[in-house]
Amino acid sequence: MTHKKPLVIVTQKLPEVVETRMMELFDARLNPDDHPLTKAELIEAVRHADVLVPTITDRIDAAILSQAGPNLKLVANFGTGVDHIDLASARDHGISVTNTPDVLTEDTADMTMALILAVPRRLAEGERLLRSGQWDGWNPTFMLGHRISGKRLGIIGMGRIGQAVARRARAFGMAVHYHNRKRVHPDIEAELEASYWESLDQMLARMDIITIHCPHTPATFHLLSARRLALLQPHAFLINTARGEIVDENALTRMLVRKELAGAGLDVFEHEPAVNPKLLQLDNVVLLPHLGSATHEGRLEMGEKVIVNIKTFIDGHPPPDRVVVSMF
Ligand code: 8YV
Repeated sequence: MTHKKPLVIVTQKLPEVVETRMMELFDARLNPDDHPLTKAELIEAVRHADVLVPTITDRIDAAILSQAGPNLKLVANFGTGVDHIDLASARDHGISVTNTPDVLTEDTADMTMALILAVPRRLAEGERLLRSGQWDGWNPTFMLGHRISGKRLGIIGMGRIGQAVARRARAFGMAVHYHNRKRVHPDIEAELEASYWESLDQMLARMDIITIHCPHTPATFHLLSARRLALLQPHAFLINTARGEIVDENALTRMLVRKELAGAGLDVFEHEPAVNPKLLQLDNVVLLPHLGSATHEGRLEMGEKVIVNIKTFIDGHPPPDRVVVSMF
């Protein structure tokens, strides 16, 4: 029996090895010049593809999915977060959705830890000062930051990444606290020596550093609203490597400008790639261009996951990383 290879349309340039393997296995339509797909191109893609491989920068909303052709049965996302895909609409159209969990957990936790260290210890500020030629020598009161060891870290979202951050934080001598929809297994709590807070509000009011690791869903949009941010103590720092939309960026910026908060480390923004211009003026923030999972190894493994998800799906089996399961 001869099978026509499935038409797999990939919206962005992926690592070469991944693209090569995709071309061997599928009728892969790639994006060699890596231009952002226009809405018209995206519609064209969903009309013809058997499988669409989008990334975070593509909005796969209800309007786009309503244009899907009869062949589109799988959206195999290159990334873990699927907040850019209208999952309900995918389900309604009988389209399955997969993602790439696990392989970016350690990298994202590393980047979070880097920010947890960088902001209180004024790493970026110091580097900027040195490069600007303004460093005129060491002195005992020069550029003092805050000690990490012994501080209370409040983790919002104790899933894979939250736990990986907790493990690192323990090694740095921090006290781990967390808020999650559900309390994690007692064995995990014991391993991480983590204290559970059922009330996010109460946890926020008592932490030295808060770090966000929950997904962005309608329920977590502006979870850190102006009201909740105001619960933080003025000496507290906020770290976000999850999604910008979880924090009211304008409210956060206002507080940082007024020094109602000690600082922030942000790898994600509410309207990426736009960043509130007032943040750019502040010395007590470290701003990164969504680098959380940006390692060579991670991108390769994400690509491998996408391929495995597509291949198992095409072969008629349930793909390993199902977010939306539709009958096919
Ligand atoms: C990825 C991410 O770079 O996987 C995620 O959810 O936020 C990022 O680390 C991005 O999603 C790729 O689509």
